[in-house]
Amino acid sequence: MEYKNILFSVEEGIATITFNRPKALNAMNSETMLELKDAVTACKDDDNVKVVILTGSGDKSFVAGADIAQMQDLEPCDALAFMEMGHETLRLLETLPKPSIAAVNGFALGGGTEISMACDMRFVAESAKFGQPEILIGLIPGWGGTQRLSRLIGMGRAKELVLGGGQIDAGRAYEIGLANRVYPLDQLMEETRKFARKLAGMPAFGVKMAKHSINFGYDLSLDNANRLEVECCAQCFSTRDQKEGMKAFLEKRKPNYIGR
Ligand code: CO8
Repeated sequence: MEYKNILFSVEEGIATITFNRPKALNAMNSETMLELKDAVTACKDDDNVKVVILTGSGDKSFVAGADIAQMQDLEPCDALAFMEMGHETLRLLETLPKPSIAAVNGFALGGGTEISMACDMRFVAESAKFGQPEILIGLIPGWGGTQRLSRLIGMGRAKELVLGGGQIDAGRAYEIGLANRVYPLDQLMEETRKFARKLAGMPAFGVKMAKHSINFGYDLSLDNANRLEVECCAQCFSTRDQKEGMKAFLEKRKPNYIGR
């Protein structure tokens, strides 16, 4: 697929997806969502991709939400289709068997916060702003904001943001667990890539199982979730990387992982 609204590159096992509609502060129209879905699928299918970074072009915005100009006159059935496509894409991203990091370089509003929450981690610029301002334009979040936000920061804080429509800065986002790390804007990509390289060097099957266990155990009873963890951990013993990791530890040397 030819991309018009995103940039996509793979380097050193790290795929970078950059939202690139600077005139609209990288707002997501349906074309951009389709491109995102295609890029995420490519990351899933490509064994060379170990980690995915999502960011926005320019120094002002990650994603300023769904494209309001495109949404304005939607019929309910078209709005439903747009929302379903968003959910499908973000679930694909969330359940990608590889880690993803949102490098939030500015506004992450509405759909922008929602996309960042479908990533495993959020590394954010000091200038970043998060929020679910949909209520201010007569909507509610439609790409998982009412669900993922309360899971991440708790119901009371989620309700404050979703019902009140306010924005929070990077410091507050860090305080409430929405942001993992905060950096000056000019260091954001470098620091994000540094951590991505670290993840890319981990035993890939272990990373996949750890993510699977956290993602799919979350909504289970503790007994069932613990059982899931046991099974995921047991599967790691089928890999060459587990043997190598333990052998290297005992031989006091660096492990040489092959991703199997
Ligand atoms: N959609 C379309 N265009 C946008 C958007 C957007 N979400 N955000 C900014 N733009 C455009 C502006 O219209 C403007 O265009 P132009 O230069 O042609 O007038 C340009 O980007 C620059 O924006 P501003 O001049 O407003 O820049 P400021 O620095 O003054 O303000 C803000 C920046 C605060 C980010 C401001 O632009 C803003 O409030 N944007 C809207 C934020 C918002 O409400 N986002 C939520 C949208 S709803 C949503 O995400 C729902 C998701 C899932 C539902 C799907 C349902 C079908």
